Amino acid sequence: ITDVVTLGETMALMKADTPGPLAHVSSMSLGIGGAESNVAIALSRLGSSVAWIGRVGKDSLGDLVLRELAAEGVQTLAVRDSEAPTGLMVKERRTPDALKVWYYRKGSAGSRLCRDDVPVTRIEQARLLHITGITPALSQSAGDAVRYAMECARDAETIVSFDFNYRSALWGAEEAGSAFRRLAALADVVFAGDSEAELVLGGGNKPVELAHGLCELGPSQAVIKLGAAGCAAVVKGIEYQQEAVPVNAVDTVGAGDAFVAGYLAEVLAGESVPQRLLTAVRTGAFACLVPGDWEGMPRRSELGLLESAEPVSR
Ligand code: KDG
Repeated sequence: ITDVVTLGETMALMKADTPGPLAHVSSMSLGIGGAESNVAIALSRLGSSVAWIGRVGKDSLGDLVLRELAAEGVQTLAVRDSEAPTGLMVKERRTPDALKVWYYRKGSAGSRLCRDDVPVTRIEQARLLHITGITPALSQSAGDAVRYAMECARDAETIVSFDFNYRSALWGAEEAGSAFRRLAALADVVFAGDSEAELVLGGGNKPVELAHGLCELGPSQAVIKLGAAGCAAVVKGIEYQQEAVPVNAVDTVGAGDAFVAGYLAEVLAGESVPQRLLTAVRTGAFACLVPGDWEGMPRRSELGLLESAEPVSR
């Protein structure tokens, strides 16, 4: 039994060690990345018990994914798929400030996730299920698994968290918008960037209006992530705002996941909405400081570090 269950695709991640076109980069670092496992790792570092569900290939990169998650204290309930490889994501640093992500994941093991992979009892026993809008973009069967997992959670009164996480490389705006609308209706807590919320609600709304609009679909908590501008939220009809913690970002990929984990960790801890949002902007800021998707995520004892006046702690 774990506090949190999440499911999705985790890929091997190759990132260029230096800026420039990949054709001229001489070395790459190998790691892992996946929105749901990024959240799982961050939650684990913040003190929650977490299980991740997904498929990886019966290959060395699959070993890497499972080994890294285990090393971070995340329980894995993974299917080793002998018929498809572990997906791959490549990060090109075209200029020191401009990242380009390339996916090699069509037909990957992770995209073959299906309803039979969903551990119903584990979801029923958990306090929270976390889903992202990446998984339904991977395949029909993965979309089916997501929906089934959310329905099981709802029946068992497990809190359902849903982060839109629109990936334009995987599907079109219209298709994503209508899927997000359906899935948001099954969630208790939703997270979206402002442009992601607009896929469902249309343009011309202020962030807090977007949060109200998402709550009208069903959830009692909607949080609009605004990056360097912080966030806006509506919880049980009440509006909240929180500024970001200013940082010099080196890699913002994964910051949204860290933000979500910060918020959810405080939901699980029974904290107030302002405290949830404060932890969320802090964890989001930490993720921006390190070139990996999740490596920079903080432990609880480190949360105040970015606002600390002490350059050295002993
Ligand atoms: O949110 C960060 C993710 O985008 C990254 O870790 C990889 O899951 C991923 C994706 O599909 O882009």
